[in-house]
Amino acid sequence: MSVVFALATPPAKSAICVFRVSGDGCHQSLKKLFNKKSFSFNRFYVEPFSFEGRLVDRVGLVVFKGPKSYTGEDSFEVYAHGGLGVMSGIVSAFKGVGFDEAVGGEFTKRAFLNNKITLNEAEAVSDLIDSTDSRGVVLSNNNLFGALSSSVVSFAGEIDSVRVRVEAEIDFSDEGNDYYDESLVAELKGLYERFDLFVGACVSKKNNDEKNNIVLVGPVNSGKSSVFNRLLGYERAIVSDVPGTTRDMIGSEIFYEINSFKIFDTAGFRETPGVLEKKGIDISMSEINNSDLILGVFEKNNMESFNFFKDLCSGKNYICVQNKIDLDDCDDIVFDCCVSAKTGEGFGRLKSLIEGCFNEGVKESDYRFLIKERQEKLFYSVLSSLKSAIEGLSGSTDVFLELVAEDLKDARSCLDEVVGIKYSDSLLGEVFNSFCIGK
Ligand SMILES: Nc1nc2c(ncn2[C@@H]2O[C@H](COP(=O)(O)OP(=O)(O)OP(=O)(O)O)[C@@H](O)[C@H]2O)c(=O)[nH]1
Ligand SMILES: [Mg+2]
Repeated sequence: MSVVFALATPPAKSAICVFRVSGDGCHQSLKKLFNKKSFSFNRFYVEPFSFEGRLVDRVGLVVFKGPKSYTGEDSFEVYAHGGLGVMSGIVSAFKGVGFDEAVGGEFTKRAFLNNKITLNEAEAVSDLIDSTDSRGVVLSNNNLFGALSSSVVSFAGEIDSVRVRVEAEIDFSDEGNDYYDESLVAELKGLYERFDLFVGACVSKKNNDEKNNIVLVGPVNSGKSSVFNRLLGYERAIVSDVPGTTRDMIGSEIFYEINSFKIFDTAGFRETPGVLEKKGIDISMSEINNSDLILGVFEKNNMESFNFFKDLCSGKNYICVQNKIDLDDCDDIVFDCCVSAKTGEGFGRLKSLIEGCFNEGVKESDYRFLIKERQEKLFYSVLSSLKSAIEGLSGSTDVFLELVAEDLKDARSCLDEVVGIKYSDSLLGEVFNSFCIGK
């Protein structure tokens, strides 16, 4: 494979930047970039990096010998000052010695093709990078560092051993050997149940990502944008005393200790005598339906909106917040939490109420593995093939047994696809195209 390089850190001014280079033959080019004849592997050097007589930077360098490298190929990494001029100097030098620019995910794809990792582990690399909280990290790591692959391989082995018995029954039953009996059915049922439990311990990336959406709703001018800014810790939304200031939904992310949330500020609904403004209600409804937690923000005298809000949110996860307690007394009988976005009073309690809402939902221990939708679909196909095999075994004639063997083969083949023993080029494209450059 050709020698490729990529900037593994963001292309922006920073303390340091890291470049990766991989491909057989890349070590030969080191002498064109460094004034040194040879390098030991896995050692950290600090050396001047120059190209065509021009010094680019004094950089850190580690040289890896394949297969003991991330990609399994000969490779090296350069740690330079994170200036844009330095980065472009290094890029020119790499191009000058004939290296190609890597595409997104190319290093991990090479690691997969060189049998350093399985396909599901490669997918877990991007999940780990996308993780914004400790739960995502733990679940991705269980997949990335082999626990999921070894479960899959062990299930595949069990399916094979059942299939061997079924095929032996088909091939040799008329010679008097009995390979099929009740114990085979029991074995298959046990396997199905254990696989079902295993699938239950997996959460798909889609479901995991869709958690933790918080939306702020309430009447105009109640201080939603001020509460939003206070929760974020900076002035993200415009605040003013003109009712109706926020027109469009504004979103941002917040991190509290181990959790992260997506939080949205919305346009307030208007209280006109007796009725709440129709358009505001429509907007709030769709936002409410799309969120995992609704924060209703009110002033003490917003009782009509408050009652309306409670009806709107019935059956959903919500917190009623009284804002502006620097102006009014706190009514902690009616409201779950009292705050002042102006002074910051009450925000400690509001944050712990928010965290409590999510921690009550899915506990870290409920799931062990974060998986992609692709893997989830394959796992469900395995379950359905195993189920069909169990049903087929009750027939026990050769015709039925052949179908059972076929079902078991299908189940096994899906597991092969999970770890990437079987794959198509288009699948590799789908898996790796979503990766960042340099990974
Ligand atoms: N005294 C006091 N004033 C506040 C507090 N929170 C917000 N305000 C003021 O209330 C007014 C409205 O605040 P916003 O945050 O813009 O309210 P909003 O609910 O986002 O308003 P709309 O976007 O118009 O629906 C502004 O003048 C804020 O300075 C608070 O806790 N105490
Ligand atoms: Mg606002």
